[in-house]
Amino acid sequence: MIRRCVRLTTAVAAVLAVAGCERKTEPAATQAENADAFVEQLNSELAELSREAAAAAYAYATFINPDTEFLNAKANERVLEYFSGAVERAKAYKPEQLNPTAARAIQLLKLGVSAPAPTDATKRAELAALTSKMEGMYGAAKYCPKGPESCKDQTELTDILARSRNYDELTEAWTGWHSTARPIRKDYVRFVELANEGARELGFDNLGAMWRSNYDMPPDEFTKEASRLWDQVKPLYGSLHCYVRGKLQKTYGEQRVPAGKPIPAQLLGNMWAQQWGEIYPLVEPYPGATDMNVTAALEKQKYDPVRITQSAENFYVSLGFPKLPQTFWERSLLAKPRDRDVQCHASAWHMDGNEDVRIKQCIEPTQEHLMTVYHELGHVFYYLSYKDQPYLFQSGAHDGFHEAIGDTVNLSMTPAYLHRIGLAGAVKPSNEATINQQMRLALDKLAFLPFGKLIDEWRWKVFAGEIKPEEYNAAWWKLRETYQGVAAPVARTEEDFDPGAKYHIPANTPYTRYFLSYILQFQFHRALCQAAGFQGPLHECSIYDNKEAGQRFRDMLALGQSQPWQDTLEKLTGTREMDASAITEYFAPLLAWLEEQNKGQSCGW
Ligand code: X8Z
Ligand code: ZN
Repeated sequence: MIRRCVRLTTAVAAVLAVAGCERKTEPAATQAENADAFVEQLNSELAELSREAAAAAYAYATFINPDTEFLNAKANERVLEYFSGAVERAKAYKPEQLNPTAARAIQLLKLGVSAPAPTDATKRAELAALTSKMEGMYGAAKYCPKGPESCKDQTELTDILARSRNYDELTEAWTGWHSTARPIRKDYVRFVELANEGARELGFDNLGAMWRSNYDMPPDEFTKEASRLWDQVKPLYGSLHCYVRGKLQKTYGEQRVPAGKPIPAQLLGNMWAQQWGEIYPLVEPYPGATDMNVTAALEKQKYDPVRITQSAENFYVSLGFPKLPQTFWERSLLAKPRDRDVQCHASAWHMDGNEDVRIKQCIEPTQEHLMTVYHELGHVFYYLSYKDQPYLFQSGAHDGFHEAIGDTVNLSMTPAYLHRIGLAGAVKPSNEATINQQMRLALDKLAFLPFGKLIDEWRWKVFAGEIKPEEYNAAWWKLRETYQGVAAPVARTEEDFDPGAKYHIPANTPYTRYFLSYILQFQFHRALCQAAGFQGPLHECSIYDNKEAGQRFRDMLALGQSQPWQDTLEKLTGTREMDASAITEYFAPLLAWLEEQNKGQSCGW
């Protein structure tokens, strides 16, 4: 491996150069001092470099074309080179001789990129170009069954999945979108080779092991932890699956939705069958008992993307968060442009480690988009809360925390809250209304759990070489069937690359974070409701406008990743463990109801 010496003139940099290249046996006290200076240097260099990378990435994501693809790849390449060099220099410091803060910062440095490059410059350039290319392919993908005039992009195809109840139309939209991922397969195979090589150079078994090392516990322990959580929530999912399959049989017939078998994946209202809220009308427990059509209210009141975003901002401000900076409004992309390809998958951006925060989302006036905007602002307020931390601690306590903030707020968007902001009628409390409401939420929150788990199950095995390229698609469907109990709509082959039809695969974003978030957010919600002094069932609690809850929330966010997540979790919830007791408590009424409904049914697949 190449050893790189940094030649700089400042005092700090001199320490850095010395520590990285020459002295190996200095006394512990000097080591610690040098390490502090080294970490300080890292933090400022990383902040500077990532600013450039963020600018290139944002320009690319909001205007996909060959030039931005190239510039994004180049900026990434520089970041990857910096990381390789910095990690190499960091080897001069022995963790046991450092103070805990420096040791943690150096540990986090090693985990700082989601796909580390090999030190070989050619391979690094290849990796950077590949990741940039795959992301663009996904963002610009279109299904064109009958020439250029017939093209449909992801937004149009996912709309069909959400709204159509025509089996053949659903199947075509599903198949069409999935066909766009075929060309990504070859690049993904090479990507896995290169990123694994990078991870191995850093001392990890493979890239999956590296991802699993970012949870303040040994990677193998984390694997067990994730399985333990899945075992806790699996029965909840099983009940929902059973009930929904029964309802879909009524809509599409038992031939198409056979008893005791996985559900065809195109019938669940979502391209990936990951959240099922769109089929609520097909499965509504008590038709007419609730009038909660938020989408209709948004349309009727002519909510535009800015107003939707302001509504989310208001929620956070009601908790005591600051208003969003003016630049947020000037620089965010809130609506889909007509004249260029953009990455429509919603995301939140921390551009400069300071107050330049943005979101990018092709917002439409629907309930699902409304919830997603609140989700994205959760990321944004996390960024703003930890902006005074050093760069290496500017992250979620773990990545599941980052995903859980906005979703915790989503849980407070109760019928009473929606009524208060004028998006729903007055709530007439009844058991039927509660069950309807819980069903609507369960279609998102419980339905998501197996999907959240299986994506990285697939990737962990791919990175470990347990799933070979010639088995990519078959292994994918085996997991989807086992975990989710869904089946491919039409026969698949290894020409297909169905994992690549999901954003986070070509964009190489780890996914277990969402699985963790879907459990954690209920723990956060319960703790914040307690802080707010709320008494009553969890699903009726909203922390909107509650300053005590807001204070507790903000205190947690301000810590970023500066300490092990267990400490941070304990501070908010009193426990050091993620666990499913809160989600089970939250859905208690629905779970009891489902048990009744499913009596006599042969559940499972
Ligand atoms: O990717 C997202 C967010 C951006 S962090 C919109 N989510 C996952 C997905 O869409 O697959 C939120 C739920 C899960
Ligand atoms: Zn997110």
